[in-house]
Amino acid sequence: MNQSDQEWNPEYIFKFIIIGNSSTGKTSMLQYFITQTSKTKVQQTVGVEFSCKLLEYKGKKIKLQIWDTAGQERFRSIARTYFKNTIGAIIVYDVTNQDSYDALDDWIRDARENGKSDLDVIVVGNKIDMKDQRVIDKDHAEREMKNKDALYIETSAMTGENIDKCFQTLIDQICQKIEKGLIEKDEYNPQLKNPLKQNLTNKTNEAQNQSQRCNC
Ligand SMILES: Nc1nc2c(ncn2[C@@H]2O[C@H](COP(=O)(O)OP(=O)(O)O)[C@@H](O)[C@H]2O)c(=O)[nH]1
Ligand SMILES: [Mg+2]
Repeated sequence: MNQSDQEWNPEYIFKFIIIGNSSTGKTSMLQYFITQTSKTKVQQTVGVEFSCKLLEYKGKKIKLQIWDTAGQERFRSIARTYFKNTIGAIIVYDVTNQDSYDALDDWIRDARENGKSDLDVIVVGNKIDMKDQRVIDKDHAEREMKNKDALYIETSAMTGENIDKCFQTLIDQICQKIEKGLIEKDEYNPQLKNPLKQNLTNKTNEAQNQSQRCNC
Protein backbone atom coordinates (compact mmCIF):
# COMPACT_ATOMS: atom_id res chain seq x y z
CA MET A 1 0.00 0.00 0.00
CA ASN A 2 1.74 3.17 -1.17
CA GLN A 3 -0.89 5.72 -0.38
CA SER A 4 0.10 8.49 1.97
CA ASP A 5 -1.36 8.63 5.45
CA GLN A 6 -3.50 11.54 4.37
CA GLU A 7 -5.08 9.50 1.58
CA TRP A 8 -5.66 6.72 4.03
CA ASN A 9 -7.80 8.66 6.44
CA PRO A 10 -10.36 5.96 7.06
CA GLU A 11 -14.07 6.55 6.75
CA TYR A 12 -14.71 4.06 9.51
CA ILE A 13 -12.75 2.54 12.36
CA PHE A 14 -14.09 -0.81 13.55
CA LYS A 15 -12.84 -2.71 16.54
CA PHE A 16 -13.00 -6.49 16.33
CA ILE A 17 -12.14 -9.08 18.95
CA ILE A 18 -11.11 -12.68 18.27
CA ILE A 19 -12.12 -15.16 20.94
CA GLY A 20 -12.58 -18.90 21.32
CA ASN A 21 -10.85 -21.84 22.97
CA SER A 22 -7.09 -22.08 23.00
CA SER A 23 -5.36 -23.62 19.94
CA THR A 24 -8.35 -23.21 17.62
CA GLY A 25 -6.22 -21.04 15.31
CA LYS A 26 -7.16 -17.48 16.32
CA THR A 27 -3.63 -16.08 16.09
CA SER A 28 -2.93 -18.05 12.90
CA MET A 29 -6.08 -16.63 11.28
CA LEU A 30 -5.18 -13.08 12.22
CA GLN A 31 -1.62 -13.58 11.06
CA TYR A 32 -2.83 -14.86 7.70
CA PHE A 33 -5.23 -11.94 7.37
CA ILE A 34 -2.51 -9.39 8.13
CA THR A 35 0.38 -10.92 6.18
CA GLN A 36 -1.48 -13.08 3.61
CA THR A 37 0.85 -15.97 4.39
CA SER A 38 0.58 -18.89 6.77
CA LYS A 39 3.23 -19.73 9.30
CA THR A 40 3.81 -23.20 10.66
CA LYS A 41 4.64 -21.80 14.06
CA VAL A 42 2.84 -18.94 15.75
CA GLN A 43 3.63 -17.73 19.23
CA GLN A 44 1.12 -18.52 21.89
CA THR A 45 -0.89 -15.44 22.72
CA VAL A 46 -0.56 -14.15 26.26
CA GLY A 47 -3.44 -12.01 27.44
CA VAL A 48 -4.38 -9.80 24.50
CA GLU A 49 -2.47 -8.68 21.39
CA PHE A 50 -3.43 -5.89 19.10
CA SER A 51 -3.19 -5.57 15.29
CA CYS A 52 -4.40 -3.09 12.72
CA LYS A 53 -5.25 -3.35 9.08
CA LEU A 54 -6.29 -0.69 6.62
CA LEU A 55 -8.43 -1.90 3.77
CA GLU A 56 -10.83 -0.73 1.18
CA TYR A 57 -14.18 -2.42 1.07
CA LYS A 58 -16.83 -1.47 -1.50
CA GLY A 59 -15.15 1.91 -1.99
CA LYS A 60 -14.95 2.66 1.71
CA LYS A 61 -11.66 3.08 3.54
CA ILE A 62 -11.84 1.12 6.74
CA LYS A 63 -9.41 0.72 9.57
CA LEU A 64 -9.77 -2.48 11.53
CA GLN A 65 -8.38 -2.70 15.03
CA ILE A 66 -8.25 -6.35 15.93
CA TRP A 67 -7.73 -7.70 19.43
CA ASP A 68 -6.46 -11.27 19.61
CA THR A 69 -7.08 -12.91 22.96
CA ALA A 70 -5.72 -15.91 24.78
CA GLY A 71 -8.39 -18.57 25.13
CA GLN A 72 -7.19 -19.97 28.39
CA GLU A 73 -9.70 -19.77 31.18
CA ARG A 74 -7.32 -17.79 33.39
CA PHE A 75 -7.23 -14.97 30.85
CA ARG A 76 -10.96 -14.73 30.34
CA SER A 77 -11.32 -11.84 32.80
CA ILE A 78 -8.71 -9.87 30.83
CA ALA A 79 -10.56 -10.50 27.60
CA ARG A 80 -13.76 -9.07 29.09
CA THR A 81 -12.31 -5.62 29.58
CA TYR A 82 -11.32 -5.54 25.92
CA PHE A 83 -14.91 -5.84 24.71
CA LYS A 84 -15.29 -2.08 25.21
CA ASN A 85 -16.35 -0.44 21.91
CA THR A 86 -16.10 -3.75 20.06
CA ILE A 87 -18.45 -3.86 17.09
CA GLY A 88 -17.52 -7.32 15.78
CA ALA A 89 -16.66 -10.57 17.55
CA ILE A 90 -14.95 -13.39 15.66
CA ILE A 91 -15.54 -16.58 17.63
CA VAL A 92 -13.28 -19.39 16.49
CA TYR A 93 -13.63 -23.13 17.04
CA ASP A 94 -11.67 -26.03 15.56
CA VAL A 95 -13.75 -28.35 13.34
CA THR A 96 -11.60 -31.27 14.57
CA ASN A 97 -12.26 -30.51 18.25
CA GLN A 98 -15.67 -31.15 19.82
CA ASP A 99 -14.83 -29.29 23.06
CA SER A 100 -14.10 -26.10 21.16
CA TYR A 101 -17.50 -26.39 19.44
CA ASP A 102 -19.29 -27.10 22.73
CA ALA A 103 -17.72 -23.97 24.23
CA LEU A 104 -19.26 -21.71 21.57
CA ASP A 105 -22.40 -20.98 23.61
CA ASP A 106 -20.26 -19.59 26.44
CA TRP A 107 -18.18 -17.48 24.06
CA ILE A 108 -21.25 -16.11 22.27
CA ARG A 109 -22.84 -15.26 25.61
CA ASP A 110 -19.63 -13.57 26.77
CA ALA A 111 -19.50 -11.46 23.63
CA ARG A 112 -23.12 -10.42 23.85
CA GLU A 113 -23.03 -9.72 27.60
CA ASN A 114 -19.79 -7.76 27.53
CA GLY A 115 -19.96 -6.10 24.12
CA LYS A 116 -22.15 -3.35 22.72
CA SER A 117 -25.81 -4.06 22.10
CA ASP A 118 -25.25 -3.81 18.35
CA LEU A 119 -22.24 -6.15 18.35
CA ASP A 120 -22.17 -8.62 15.47
CA VAL A 121 -20.90 -12.16 15.88
CA ILE A 122 -19.34 -14.43 13.29
CA VAL A 123 -18.59 -18.01 14.30
CA VAL A 124 -15.66 -19.54 12.46
CA GLY A 125 -15.04 -23.26 12.01
CA ASN A 126 -11.28 -23.31 11.44
CA LYS A 127 -8.84 -26.05 10.31
CA ILE A 128 -11.03 -27.33 7.45
CA ASP A 129 -7.85 -28.51 5.71
CA MET A 130 -7.76 -31.37 8.27
CA LYS A 131 -10.56 -33.18 6.45
CA ASP A 132 -9.95 -36.65 7.89
CA GLN A 133 -10.09 -35.39 11.46
CA ARG A 134 -13.22 -33.29 11.17
CA VAL A 135 -15.82 -34.07 13.86
CA ILE A 136 -18.26 -31.20 13.35
CA ASP A 137 -20.61 -31.36 10.36
CA LYS A 138 -20.75 -28.12 8.38
CA ASP A 139 -24.52 -28.10 7.75
CA HIS A 140 -25.26 -28.88 11.37
CA ALA A 141 -22.99 -26.07 12.61
CA GLU A 142 -24.41 -23.65 10.05
CA ARG A 143 -27.99 -24.41 11.16
CA GLU A 144 -27.16 -24.09 14.85
CA MET A 145 -25.39 -20.77 14.41
CA LYS A 146 -28.24 -19.38 12.33
CA ASN A 147 -30.56 -20.22 15.24
CA LYS A 148 -28.22 -18.30 17.54
CA ASP A 149 -28.37 -15.31 15.19
CA ALA A 150 -24.65 -15.55 14.42
CA LEU A 151 -22.96 -15.46 11.03
CA TYR A 152 -21.06 -18.63 10.14
CA ILE A 153 -18.05 -19.41 7.96
CA GLU A 154 -15.43 -22.16 7.71
CA THR A 155 -11.76 -21.40 7.19
CA SER A 156 -8.24 -22.73 7.09
CA ALA A 157 -5.48 -20.54 8.46
CA MET A 158 -3.10 -23.08 6.95
CA THR A 159 -4.24 -22.67 3.31
CA GLY A 160 -5.81 -19.24 3.77
CA GLU A 161 -9.20 -20.47 2.54
CA ASN A 162 -11.96 -18.00 3.45
CA ILE A 163 -9.78 -16.00 5.85
CA ASP A 164 -10.31 -12.70 4.03
CA LYS A 165 -13.95 -13.60 3.45
CA CYS A 166 -14.47 -14.07 7.18
CA PHE A 167 -13.42 -10.48 7.91
CA GLN A 168 -15.24 -9.17 4.84
CA THR A 169 -18.48 -10.87 5.85
CA LEU A 170 -18.40 -9.17 9.23
CA ILE A 171 -17.49 -5.80 7.70
CA ASP A 172 -20.28 -6.22 5.17
CA GLN A 173 -22.85 -6.93 7.87
CA ILE A 174 -21.76 -3.87 9.89
CA CYS A 175 -21.70 -1.58 6.81
CA GLN A 176 -25.17 -2.77 5.83
CA LYS A 177 -26.44 -1.91 9.30
CA ILE A 178 -24.83 1.54 9.08
CA GLU A 179 -26.41 2.13 5.67
CA LYS A 180 -29.82 1.12 7.03
CA GLY A 181 -29.34 3.46 9.99
CA LEU A 182 -29.39 0.58 12.47
CA ILE A 183 -25.99 1.54 13.85
CA GLU A 184 -24.96 5.05 14.84
CA LYS A 185 -22.64 5.92 11.95
CA ASP A 186 -20.86 8.83 13.67
CA GLU A 187 -19.54 6.59 16.37
CA TYR A 188 -17.32 4.74 13.91
CA ASN A 189 -16.34 7.71 11.78
CA PRO A 190 -13.06 9.18 13.11
CA GLN A 191 -13.66 12.62 11.57
CA LEU A 192 -17.10 12.99 13.03
CA LYS A 193 -16.31 11.37 16.34
CA ASN A 194 -13.12 13.28 17.10
CA PRO A 195 -12.17 16.09 14.69
CA LEU A 196 -8.79 16.52 16.38
CA LYS A 197 -7.80 13.10 15.19
CA GLN A 198 -8.40 13.78 11.51
CA ASN A 199 -4.77 13.44 10.55
CA LEU A 200 -3.92 9.98 11.61
CA THR A 201 -0.20 9.44 11.70
CA ASN A 202 -0.55 5.74 11.60
CA LYS A 203 1.73 4.06 9.10
CA THR A 204 0.11 0.67 9.38
CA ASN A 205 0.05 -1.26 6.14
CA GLU A 206 -1.53 -4.48 5.07
CA ALA A 207 1.68 -6.42 5.44
CA GLN A 208 2.18 -5.40 9.03
CA ASN A 209 3.95 -8.08 10.96
CA GLN A 210 1.87 -9.74 13.65
CA SER A 211 4.58 -9.11 16.19
CA GLN A 212 4.57 -5.36 15.58
CA ARG A 213 2.27 -3.19 17.61
CA CYS A 214 0.03 -0.83 15.74
CA ASN A 215 0.80 2.88 16.22
CA CYS A 216 -2.80 3.99 16.13
N1 LIG B 1 -3.94 -27.73 10.00
C1 LIG B 1 -4.22 -26.54 10.51
N2 LIG B 1 -3.57 -26.12 11.62
C2 LIG B 1 -3.89 -24.90 12.11
C3 LIG B 1 -4.84 -24.06 11.51
N3 LIG B 1 -4.92 -22.93 12.24
C4 LIG B 1 -4.05 -23.05 13.24
N4 LIG B 1 -3.41 -24.23 13.18
C5 LIG B 1 -2.41 -24.75 14.11
O1 LIG B 1 -3.04 -24.89 15.38
C6 LIG B 1 -2.15 -24.52 16.43
C7 LIG B 1 -2.77 -23.44 17.28
O2 LIG B 1 -2.86 -22.26 16.50
P1 LIG B 1 -2.92 -20.80 17.16
O3 LIG B 1 -3.09 -19.84 16.05
O4 LIG B 1 -1.80 -20.58 18.10
O5 LIG B 1 -4.27 -20.94 18.01
P2 LIG B 1 -4.87 -19.94 19.10
O6 LIG B 1 -4.43 -20.46 20.45
O7 LIG B 1 -6.35 -20.05 18.95
O8 LIG B 1 -4.36 -18.57 18.81
C8 LIG B 1 -0.84 -24.12 15.76
O9 LIG B 1 0.01 -25.25 15.77
C9 LIG B 1 -1.26 -23.77 14.34
O10 LIG B 1 -0.22 -23.97 13.41
C10 LIG B 1 -5.50 -24.54 10.32
O11 LIG B 1 -6.36 -23.89 9.73
N5 LIG B 1 -5.15 -25.78 9.89
MG1 LIG C 1 -3.31 -17.21 20.09
